[in-house]
Amino acid sequence: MKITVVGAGGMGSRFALMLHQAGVAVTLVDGWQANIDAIRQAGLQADFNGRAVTARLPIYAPRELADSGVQADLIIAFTKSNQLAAMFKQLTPIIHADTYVLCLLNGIGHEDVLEEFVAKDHLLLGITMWTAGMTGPGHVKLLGHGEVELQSFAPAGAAFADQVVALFNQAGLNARPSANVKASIWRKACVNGTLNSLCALLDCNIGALGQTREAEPFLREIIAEFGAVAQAEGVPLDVAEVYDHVAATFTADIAVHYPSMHQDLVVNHRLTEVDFINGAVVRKGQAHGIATPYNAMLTQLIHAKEQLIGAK
Ligand code: NAD
Ligand code: AOT
Repeated sequence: MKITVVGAGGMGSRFALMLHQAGVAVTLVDGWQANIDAIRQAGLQADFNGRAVTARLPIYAPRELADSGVQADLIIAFTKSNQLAAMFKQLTPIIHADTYVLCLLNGIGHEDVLEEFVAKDHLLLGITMWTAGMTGPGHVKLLGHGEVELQSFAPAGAAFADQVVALFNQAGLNARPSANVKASIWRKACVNGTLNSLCALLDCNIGALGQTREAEPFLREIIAEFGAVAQAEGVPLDVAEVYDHVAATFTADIAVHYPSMHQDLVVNHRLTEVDFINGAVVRKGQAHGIATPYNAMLTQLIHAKEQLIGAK
């Protein structure tokens, strides 16, 4: 299977590197020129659980795709949510009727964007509990363990989804089929709607957040709002189980992780994905007449901090 990873940031690099190490032909596409230049010059350089690893991978800017000869059986999307539509508009040279697209981005509603570019029976959706961070152009830090859950958006894609799960497992990505990917996505969005926004606002990692007395009531209120809106969307969430799932990160090896929203806003002064996480719950809550004051406040605070920092 030929794979193109679109978005060679932290997560795209992790998946590309682990698949490459398993012998899969992987190509990268990225929109950040400094990153492209660094990977072309010195390869993708990773601190992979404390070991320095370099992978020579082909990488293209979207504008170079038309003449690249790149062929992809599967495109794995790993841009940020706010980059997804603009990036996919530029992928027409490599998306054909038989190309599958897998979206593992955090956040809610990416299928609405991707349906414009790929047929439902060639769209795979999922979530991942792996983490990653960029330390500079062409450099990533990859620590700890994770997992992947995925499912084809329409039943006709199920056999291909099984192939992807098998390939990911050969690469050590710890994948399994999801029986209800919408529920998996909402459950993961609860992880990000609590940890990402709170750690970005409080400037702390997951473990430090978990040490505060406020962590539990914050998590319970935020997750209750996610649960009410998900229910109205036809996705039942067990909010007590989801709380335990999120709170388990406070004492796991992932506790040292600074969530990607912290990396974006605090470290790199970039705009965040909040409108696709807490902001999505607020918008969908409004449509259903459900009040979401915690998520509304978090979205507003993140946007205010983006402005104060001059995030771009
Ligand atoms: P990322 O920000 O590292 O990379 C996304 C894109 O932004 C890439 O194209 C990258 O080249 C570009 N980029 C990165 N830094 C830049 C900079 N300083 N200037 C200009 N462009 C830059 O994104 P990510 O953390 O890999 O996240 C991708 C998706 O995966 C998101 O939806 C995220 O929420 C999700 N996710 C992230 C993690 C994590 O631990 N990072 C874990 C699970 C899911
Ligand atoms: C995370 N982190 O999803 C992953 O940083 O965006 C992120 C992210 C798994 C468990 C806890 C946090």
